[in-house]
Amino acid sequence: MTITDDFARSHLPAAAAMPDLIFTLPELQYPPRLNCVTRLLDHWVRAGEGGRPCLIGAGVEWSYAETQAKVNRIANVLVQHYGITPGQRVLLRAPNGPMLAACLLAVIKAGAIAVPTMPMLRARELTYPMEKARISLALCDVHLRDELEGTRMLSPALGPVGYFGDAAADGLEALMDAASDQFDAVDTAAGDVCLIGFTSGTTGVPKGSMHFHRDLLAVCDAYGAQVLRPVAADRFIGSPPLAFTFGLGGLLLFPLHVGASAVLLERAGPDDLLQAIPQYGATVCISAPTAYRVMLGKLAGRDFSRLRKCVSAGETLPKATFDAWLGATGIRMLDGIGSTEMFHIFIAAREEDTRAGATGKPVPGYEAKVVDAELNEVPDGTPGRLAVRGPTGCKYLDDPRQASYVQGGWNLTGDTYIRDADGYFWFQARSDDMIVSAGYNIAGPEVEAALMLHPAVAECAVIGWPDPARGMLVKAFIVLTPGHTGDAALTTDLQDFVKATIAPYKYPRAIDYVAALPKTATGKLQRFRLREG
Ligand code: 3UK
Repeated sequence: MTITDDFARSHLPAAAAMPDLIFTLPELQYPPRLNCVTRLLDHWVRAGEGGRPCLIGAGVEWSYAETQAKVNRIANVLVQHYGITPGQRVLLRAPNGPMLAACLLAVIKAGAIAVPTMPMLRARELTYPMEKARISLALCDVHLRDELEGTRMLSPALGPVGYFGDAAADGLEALMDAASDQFDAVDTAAGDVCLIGFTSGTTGVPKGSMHFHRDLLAVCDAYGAQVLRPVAADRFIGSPPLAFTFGLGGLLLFPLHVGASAVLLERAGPDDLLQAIPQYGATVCISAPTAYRVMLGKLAGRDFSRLRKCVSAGETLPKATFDAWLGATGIRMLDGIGSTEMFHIFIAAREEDTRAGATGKPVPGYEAKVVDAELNEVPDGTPGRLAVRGPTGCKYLDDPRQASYVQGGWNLTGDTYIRDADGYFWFQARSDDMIVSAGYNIAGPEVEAALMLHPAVAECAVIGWPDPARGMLVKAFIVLTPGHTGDAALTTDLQDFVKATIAPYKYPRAIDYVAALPKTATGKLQRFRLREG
């Protein structure tokens, strides 16, 4: 069986625009043909480990054998009921949970391409990935039905949707019951696309990052095996959505790669984690600095004794948080920088090598350097642009922005870093206008576009404002249309309006009313002047 739908392959970047891919470790030498689900799931059942716990959710615990049976049933439904062919894209929409994980694995096992989406995205935000990835089939939690059905008017190509999470006669579970629990993984190439992850770009237009079967194993063999080093007895837990490659790697691929188990929580805010870590006896926690900071203040009386590893990524981990967590739990947190384009973490440090406040050193299998505008390496101690390469790399779906992320074969993440004389990398700032708030990337222009739809808003600018709890918070500067007053009632009204227009977490937590916005002579907004306060 080969890929019959050529869309993803034919929309890969041209050879000259591809990043260098290097496979320096013995573990990274993959055979030319592989389906990553064979290694992550079938492998354990074949090895006689099918009875081990695999996916855990509220009131649910599936062994590896049970997970495999669910995945096989879903794969059969996809092929026989929905008629999907290898290479076709399938949109996935659900909060974290065993069913979402099973759907994702089933899509990939069937040789198709998973396009997971953040559950909080609204109908209008779903349209772009749907059109860009040419989605015709979706699997979706029935509780998110309204927003998905709301996209049909804008994206008429959307065909059937398999809804799960209720007992409907035409629901996914009913179709699964009628399907076989046997399914042989489709024989894909190591370099076939199996996943597309969408991010919000700095311009507000999302970018689709394509990843190969091989990439999903490479992050396990690189960061997983070299830095995190989990064991089969581990029980993973954490906050990032599986639709974010941070969550997909940390909460699904890493545990399955070593035969461990994953606790997938629908709600995984700091307060949920505080309760769930002791409840499930979690040993590895995957989250963002903000969440660890919130948890720090509430650890008293909690039994975190089984917890042994804490991964922090998404934004920089301040030294103060590292030190306080070490004091409170005895655990040296693992900071690591990753990106949707690189799939997962490429600079980090093992516990014994951590340096509070530094991100770490290149993960074995990756190379990193700090360069100037001309891509020349700058001396240690000098800030510059972070450039990385390794077994994974940026492969945008049909996007001219490939040329800004990949230059001279290196991936330029858009971050400013300093390397010290010992080879440690220290994060300075994002080089662009992206607002990173509580671990989420929020594009200011997208929030501006939403605000501009409100009749009271004449003009606006949205920037990141330093905030001790969230890293950055979304702050809007607004020029009102005549007849409106910038009072508390209007602020609440505007905030609610944004929440109803785009994903609620992007709403401006602070709003200032101003008479005019700073602009250049050519009329361009000067965001840096607003940031200066
Ligand atoms: C920033 C960090 C300082 C940095 C991600 C781990 O965050 C992830 O992916 P995104 O595409 O954002 C990437 C950008 O976020 N960043 C991430 N981690 C750190 N800055 N210290 C850190 N430890 O600007 C980077 O370019 O949303 C993280 C694994 C997978 C991921 N996708």
